[in-house]
Amino acid sequence: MTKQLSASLMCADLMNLQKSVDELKKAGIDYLHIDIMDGSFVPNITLGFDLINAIKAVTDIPLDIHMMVNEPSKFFDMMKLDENDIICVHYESDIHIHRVLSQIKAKGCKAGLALNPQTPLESVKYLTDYIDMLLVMTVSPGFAGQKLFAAAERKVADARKLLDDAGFADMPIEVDGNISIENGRKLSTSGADIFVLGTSSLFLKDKELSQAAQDVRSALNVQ
Ligand code: S6P
Ligand code: MG
Repeated sequence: MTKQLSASLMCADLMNLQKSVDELKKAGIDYLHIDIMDGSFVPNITLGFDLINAIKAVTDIPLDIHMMVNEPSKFFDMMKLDENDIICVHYESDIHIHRVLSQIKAKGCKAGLALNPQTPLESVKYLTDYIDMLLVMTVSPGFAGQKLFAAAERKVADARKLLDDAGFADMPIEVDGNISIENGRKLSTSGADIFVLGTSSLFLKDKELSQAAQDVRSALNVQ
């Protein structure tokens, strides 16, 4: 499967976001990863829906919206999105997550399902028909700059096998959290396809964004 890069905007220079979006476009980044938090599902609050709509209005890079909020469907109407955008919800965020995934499809977007590090893969087993992407969290969600979950590689490999065995060999697995070049390589070998890039590899103090993107691209063999 084609490997893809998703830039985590909460790690960008928030006072110069337009500049970062322009640079990410030039760098050929595949998705803009936008973290939405509610201070309840995770103990933090970052970006919001007005910002999503403002970004959508100025770029054609597809959005990869990672909703770390309880009952995410309450917010779907607030986002102006299209069929290239992904809304990714957490399995743990609504007891009727199957219905929530169907609501994403009804909105005309791609549906992603995210799993916290400790959430068993079993949770995905009966939902594969309703999703376009599986997000395996490689840190506990809520903050940038954390350390990779110890079982991340094993979990991605198990997820790949589960999807392949179920007939979903072309469903991409996304990984989010501490995706350095080294961790990205290992997770790529385990079967990850979409890499969320934050402070570990893309938004670095000592490297230009364009150079950092190029370095990740060649290290992970992204076309
Ligand atoms: C936070 C969020 C992530 C972060 C990303 C940061 O939980 O879901 O998308 O923005 O993990 O990357 P890094 O390299 O600082 O861990
Ligand atoms: Mg995220």
